[in-house]
Amino acid sequence: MMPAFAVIGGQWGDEGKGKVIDYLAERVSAVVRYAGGNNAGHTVVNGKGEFQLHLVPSGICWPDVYGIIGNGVVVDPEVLMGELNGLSERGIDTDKLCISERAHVIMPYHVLLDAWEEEARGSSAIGTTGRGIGPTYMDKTARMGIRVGDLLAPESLRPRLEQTLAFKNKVITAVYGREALSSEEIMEKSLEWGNQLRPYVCPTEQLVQDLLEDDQNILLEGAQGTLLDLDHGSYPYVTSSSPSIGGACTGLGLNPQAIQGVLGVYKAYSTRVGGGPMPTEVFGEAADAWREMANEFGVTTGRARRVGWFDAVAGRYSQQVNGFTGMVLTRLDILDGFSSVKICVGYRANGQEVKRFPSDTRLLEQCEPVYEEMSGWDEPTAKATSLSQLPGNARAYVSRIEELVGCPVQIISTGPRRDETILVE
Ligand code: 2SA
Ligand code: GDP
Ligand code: MG
Repeated sequence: MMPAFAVIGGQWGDEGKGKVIDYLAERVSAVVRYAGGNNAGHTVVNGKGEFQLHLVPSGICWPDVYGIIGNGVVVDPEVLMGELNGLSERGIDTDKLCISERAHVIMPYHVLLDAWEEEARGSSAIGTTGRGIGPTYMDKTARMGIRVGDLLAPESLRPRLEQTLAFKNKVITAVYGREALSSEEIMEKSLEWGNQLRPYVCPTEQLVQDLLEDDQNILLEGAQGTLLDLDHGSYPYVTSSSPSIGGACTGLGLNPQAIQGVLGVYKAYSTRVGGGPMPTEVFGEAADAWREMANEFGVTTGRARRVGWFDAVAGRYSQQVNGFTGMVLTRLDILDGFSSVKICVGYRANGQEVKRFPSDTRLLEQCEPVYEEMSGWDEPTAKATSLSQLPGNARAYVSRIEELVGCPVQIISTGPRRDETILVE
């Protein structure tokens, strides 16, 4: 059986997974999303243009590669159709897109509830993307979700939707004091979505299994990042799915023995968007200048991303959670011209050393970073395509990160474009 390779965010998302997937996808038969939904914003830049993808897998620019949306993904049909139409208008072939009939649908009430729940959390709001992700996964686990397959079967959808909506409307009116939603309107929309999605719906679990049995390679495309994992991230400031490697097995029906490599994608510094602790965060004018220069704004919401130094304590923890077999270090070029660069090599809280990334989010909030400072580099790394083109100090920085995180750097990204990449032999 040929292998599956995973590409997973090692930090808080936006590490450049989209770029890495587009770069690697030439060598595979399928790129598969297994978790998250259209909260994700994955950027791909190549000869065909710049694409910001939310649900469509990032291998879409390779016409022979299947794009598979697995059962673990939550899908807003309107966003997906908009994305597919936009791609077709730009001459990108979307015929090889397949959606699992088991994937859950983000319904209009999920988007509303996401906003109202956030409002109710007040100053401890999570800072969600507002795309209905949490409420959809809640309904999935509460066993009152609507799945893509349901949209194709009106006779079973109607009673299911009516029952769910009766319950939701109680919450909407009694808890949030808002007007009840009409099941007729939602039913109509659902049938329209079913007709639009029908050509793409298939048993993706079988397709993935068949491809592997047929000796084809596949890429598993992670969304968000390990530190946003529902179980392993800084709970409750997390997303509602499992971006880490375990999510790939449940989110696709994948035999774990098919996974031959797990690539951890790390940015050469840290960013986080939304609430929650980030020990190496930089504040004030320095942060504003960094964000502007690096263009660190959300691909889905446009929100300003928080920026800070590379956190090797968190990085090592992600490596352990996923068993990364290799590291991809992205955005090294952004640090070009910094007089010095810092790496967080430990935490201290309440006068004591904190050795591991803590599960207690309150403790993580109190953690002060212990930094190691290294000299920066004046000569650019931007656009470099071989290790020998990197200045010595940049190479030393990469080696130190590699050592602290504990897995070999296999790819270094030096720009957003497909070819601005160093494959480390
Ligand atoms: P949600 O909407 O329930 O998943 O939000 C919960 C937390 O997860 C974070 N989250 C993200 N973090 C980084 N990037 C994401 N995608 C977009 C991007 C973000 C954007 O590519 O830039 O545009 O704002 C993403 N999606 C979810 C979120 O910020 C919450 O902290
Ligand atoms: P993802 O969610 O992990 O796919 O990452 P995003 O697309 O949200 O954010 C990464 C941003 O960095 C995008 O604008 C990419 O085009 C860009 N990018 C990716 N790799 C590099 C790189 O090595 N250097 C630079 N300068 N930009 C990069
Ligand atoms: Mg992103």
